[in-house]
Amino acid sequence: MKASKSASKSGQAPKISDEIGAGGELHQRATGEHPALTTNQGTVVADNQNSLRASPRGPSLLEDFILREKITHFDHERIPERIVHARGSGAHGYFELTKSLGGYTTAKVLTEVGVKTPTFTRISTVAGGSGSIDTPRDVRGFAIKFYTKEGNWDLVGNDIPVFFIQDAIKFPDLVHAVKMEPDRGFPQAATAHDNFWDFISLTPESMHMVMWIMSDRTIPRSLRMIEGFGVHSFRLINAKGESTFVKFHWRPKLGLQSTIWDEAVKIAGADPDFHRRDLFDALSDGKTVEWEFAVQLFGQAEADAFPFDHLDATKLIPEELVPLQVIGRLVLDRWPDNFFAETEQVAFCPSHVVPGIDFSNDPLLQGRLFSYLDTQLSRLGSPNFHQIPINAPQCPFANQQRDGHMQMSRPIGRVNYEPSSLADDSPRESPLAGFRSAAVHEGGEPSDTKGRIRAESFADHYSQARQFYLSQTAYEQAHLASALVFELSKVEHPHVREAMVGHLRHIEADLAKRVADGLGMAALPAAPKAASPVQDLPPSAALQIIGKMKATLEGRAVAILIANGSDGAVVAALRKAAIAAGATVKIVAPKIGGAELADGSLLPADGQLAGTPSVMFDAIAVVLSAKGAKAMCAESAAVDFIRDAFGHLKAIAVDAGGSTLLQYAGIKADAGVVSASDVQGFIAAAKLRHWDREASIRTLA
Ligand code: HDE
Repeated sequence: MKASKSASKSGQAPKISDEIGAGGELHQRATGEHPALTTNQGTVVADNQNSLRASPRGPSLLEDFILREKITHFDHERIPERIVHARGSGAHGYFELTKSLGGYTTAKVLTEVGVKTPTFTRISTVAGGSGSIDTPRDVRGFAIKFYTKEGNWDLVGNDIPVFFIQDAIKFPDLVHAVKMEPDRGFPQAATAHDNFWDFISLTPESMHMVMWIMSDRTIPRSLRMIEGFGVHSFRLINAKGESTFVKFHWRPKLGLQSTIWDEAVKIAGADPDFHRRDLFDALSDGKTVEWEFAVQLFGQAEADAFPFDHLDATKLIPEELVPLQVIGRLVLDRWPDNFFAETEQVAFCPSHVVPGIDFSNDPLLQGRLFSYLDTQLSRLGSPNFHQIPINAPQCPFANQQRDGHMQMSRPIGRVNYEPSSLADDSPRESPLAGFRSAAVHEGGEPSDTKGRIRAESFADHYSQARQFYLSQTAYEQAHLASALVFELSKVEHPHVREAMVGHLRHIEADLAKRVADGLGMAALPAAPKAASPVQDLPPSAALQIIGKMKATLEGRAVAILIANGSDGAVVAALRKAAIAAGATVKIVAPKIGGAELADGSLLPADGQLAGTPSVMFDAIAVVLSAKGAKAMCAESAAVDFIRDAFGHLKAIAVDAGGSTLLQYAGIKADAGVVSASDVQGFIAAAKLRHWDREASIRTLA
């Protein structure tokens, strides 16, 4: 072997101590800061590049325990991915209570104001596999593990406050229908296929959820800009044993923000990890991500007066009926050290609650209380999954459960049962501080006999769907109708399309007509019989996205497209103002090395034009010299850059060269297109999407 001074292919420059082997392979040596590489048994490894062979070109030897240990471990690296919610991103953080719920619950996490409870949060898509894209049209899971002083509390919710089905027994059917079709193995991470819409069209209870999933809520701009909901009614129990129903809500500090469909599709190609990278980048930059935590509290008498059944997970409680009370905040501040150890192995279970929090009789929740513990056993392979550091409570815990696969703890003593008299320090019951279920009478009326019965109070499947649709702005209604047209156009069976439009007639006549027109139906199909009359509920602005967007550049990204000859002063002024407004700013140029500005200086780029399309930004500026503009007009990536930004309703700042590109792309400037010299005008325009533009650029249903 000889010492090497040339750069290695790994990108890490070899040191003098590194050596090149007889076959030209690099050997990096354990000197200086680097510890010795060992096997899992601690045996120091001399050569990690070559297996043991009978001769340089002869057979490999079975006695090579180093090769076998390494390959065997590798062969078993994967664990089963989650059946649903397989694709997710997680982060550490804390929950801080700002208002005590002391009158309602004994749970310390909800009564000790100012205490910071450590958390781990995982946000996921539902339908796709773990390697699927981040931006399909899909619900987002929003799961938080609170490591409280009284045990782990898992609040395992979604970014939509209602669900597809009312009873847990339908969940396997729903998931089978939405996942890739079993004979062909596609589509991946998509609801736009026959099986899904066939099942949905035969499940009227899902119509409210259909309104939510066809809205832009399912194509969020960032995981930092979604809401979260516990979905089901839970119970809080106070010191007197009284219980109050509660719904949990998370509201993003950055406001709600979605993409539009064409943009989401293009992001999927440009950056399949768009949301994961966005969260990673924000936390790596030292930013925090924050949600307000709010509750809706109500008693049994109030619940009895609602025009729907709160135990039905296809219904929400409008904020106008039971106002939200903000009681705390969730802050994400640290990306995990290791994706597998933490984000993949974290095991959420809705059954993980602490004293003072209890369940309701929602039949969907009741089924979930069984399912999650069960799934962890096959996913993590052992009843000791609670010992994995990300799952372990951060408070003392002790019981007489013992042994099992991968037992990591070393219980001391001979007593592994209870009651016992042989050990002074074995764990025992705590009647006052321990978990107790709400003391509610479940006997019901004499007519309430045991059976497989769906409550009649669950029969209204359309009223809240109608309320949702009628609560949207005209832009949002058009997006929702267009999403239905898009999805149902992918359905091959005409009777499934017709069945869906039939349901829409109960939701809103105009919606049914728009979708039928979009699908090219000659006549409106018949509506199915509604199990319960449709009520006219008052519209609620809280159900919109646009109403909850914030005019801000906080958490948003701005691109400045430059080429050789661009005016550096204009670029600098735009960059400074956008950063001051809270945005991250990236310089995009034809070459990653940068562009030579008009004054001869070099401005390095953060992104190469072909690999950094405008879909990755919230607003763009195009600053080009006359020569640069000419070059960019001949570059389809540059034309797409400006055309897509316009098509996705984003603000655009242009100088004279930028205007040339704008005209070449066939764009007629509107209020969202401003002069690059009007820096403050650009910042104001960049904070919002320009909805008025949309009618001029695409046909919506
Ligand atoms: Fe889940 N769900 N679910 N779910 N769910 C799982 O648990 C299940 C439901 C939700 O980031 C699984 O560990 C049943 C509603 C989230 O790790 C599984 C029913 C809501 C996550 C499971 C539901 C959710 C899951 C798959 C109907 C919103 C990801 C792997 C009774 C309130 C958590 C796993 C994470 C994951 C079962 C319905 C949210 C199979 C049976 C409603 C956020 O146990």
